[in-house]
Amino acid sequence: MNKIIILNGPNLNLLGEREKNQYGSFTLKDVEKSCKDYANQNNIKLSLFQSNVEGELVTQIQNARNSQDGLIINAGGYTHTSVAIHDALKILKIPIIELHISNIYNREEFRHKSLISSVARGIVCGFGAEGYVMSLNAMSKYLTK
Ligand code: CA2
Repeated sequence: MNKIIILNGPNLNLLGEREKNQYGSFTLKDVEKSCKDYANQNNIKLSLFQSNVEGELVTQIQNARNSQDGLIINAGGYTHTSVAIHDALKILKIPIIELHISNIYNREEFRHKSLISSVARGIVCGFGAEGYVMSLNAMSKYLTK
């Protein structure tokens, strides 16, 4: 059974509350439910974590070192700013998928730079909420190949 963790960064706890045109009308609970359903059907041991605090995300990434087979991260705004998250991810030997609900490359220029892409195995970006299950599918296929 593959162990996969999905980390969500700042403000993603507010999904479905505003900016629905950008991020859709689904809530984080909805997203987590579809991920749990997918995990149950596909023999995946899934962990989910969301925080608005950079250091808490760093700690989860460090803990994944010895406890997870794969890590999926939507670092929210920290994607574009956090050297600490980049450094923590770089230490990991397990595969990392960078995930975004929106296509960060057709938005404001400050979103075009990601500090995560260079340490990620792959990127899922621009497919809305569906991107979460797409990432789980990609990770689980990658781990079992
Ligand atoms: O598209 C993504 O998934 C992002 O990682 C979302 C981040 C943004 O800073 C990245 O550039 C792209 C922001 C998440 C904000 O979430 C909200 C949720 C509800 C209402 C407003 C914002």
